[in-house]
Amino acid sequence: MSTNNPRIILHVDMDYFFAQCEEREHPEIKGKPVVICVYSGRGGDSGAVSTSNYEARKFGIKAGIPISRAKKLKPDAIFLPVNMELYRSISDEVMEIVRGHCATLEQESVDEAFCDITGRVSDFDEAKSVALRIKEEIRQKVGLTCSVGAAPNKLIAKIASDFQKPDGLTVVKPGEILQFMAPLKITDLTGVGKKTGERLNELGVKTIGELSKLSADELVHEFGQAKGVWLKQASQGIDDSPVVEREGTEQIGRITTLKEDTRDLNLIYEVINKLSDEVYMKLEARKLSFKSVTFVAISNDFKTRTKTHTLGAPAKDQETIKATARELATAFIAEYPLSLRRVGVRVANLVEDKGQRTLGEF
Ligand code: DGT
Ligand code: CA
Ligand code: CA
Repeated sequence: MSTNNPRIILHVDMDYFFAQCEEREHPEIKGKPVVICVYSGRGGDSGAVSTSNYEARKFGIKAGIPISRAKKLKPDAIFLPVNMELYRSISDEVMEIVRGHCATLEQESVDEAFCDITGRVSDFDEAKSVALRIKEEIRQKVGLTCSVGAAPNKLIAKIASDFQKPDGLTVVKPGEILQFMAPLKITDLTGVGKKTGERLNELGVKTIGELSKLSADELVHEFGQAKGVWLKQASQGIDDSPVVEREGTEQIGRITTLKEDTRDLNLIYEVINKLSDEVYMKLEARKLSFKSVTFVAISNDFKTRTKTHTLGAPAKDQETIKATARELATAFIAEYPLSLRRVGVRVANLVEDKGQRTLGEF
């Protein structure tokens, strides 16, 4: 990678994601400590905290601690079970917005993505404007805050997005890398886990700056060839790993709020047709086929449920999306005696549309 032409990478990470999704679904809990719990299924409060909002974090409630301990720390906090379907559908909304601003998007998890905007912008000032536009669009259309890092590579972009949370934006230009990294803890380097961190602490190394002073030989001796070399490079902010789309993990979805709560299938079909058209346009633009269709239903009790149909072979036409989603909706209404508040249509298991290859590809 030439230093004259640095890459420009953004890393977008949603703030306290699961808890923030719940705040959006239940505005009345906003401002209170909110704790998202993974119940182990062994009854009572056995299980662990998945995440918590910043109000709950003030009381020491954070990811990984037992639910029982969280309840002792703040008995009157709002405790909610994980509702993965809700977070996935909100994640889809977010990822689509981010995708609209970048050439290549690599979704890393449900709440974060890298995007390569090299070529779309000419410098880091423009990159900052793009980051601000992404944040604003997510705020307006999805109603959530996120934190963004902009940097010449993925390693630093990810550290940068975490640097000023929540609702943060941190830009690290090529010339600022060493200064930015030096005071940070070694565990801020993605890839330095507990074990490596402890061993480095034993060697008297606490910050990334201190790590960068160790020689490659010392590090290889301590951690082996691959890890040693990686540590040496990472401590200097060097990372050439590309932003790559992960085929198969991606979904394209659209979701909307109905004019009024309803279980009238004719009204629901109408909305499905409209959403399916929008999904189809996205697929068409990117020349993708899909292998599954999902109907997303959020009922007036705020629960999100889905029904999915997997096709025998990839399809790419509008009518398959509509017809499948309508069938799923019909089955859903028959199964659940509920009125719906929001509905969505989603396609997944996306594959490149081989039928539309251009001559240049042969
Ligand atoms: P942040 O980014 O510090 O504002 O807070 P989160 O909650 O967005 O944290 P992040 O980005 O590490 O994780 C994204 C989501 O993944 C989070 O909302 C819940 C889930 N998650 C994170 N850590 C754990 C965990 O240890 N267990 C489980 N089950 N879920 C987790
Ligand atoms: Ca997050
Ligand atoms: Ca994350």
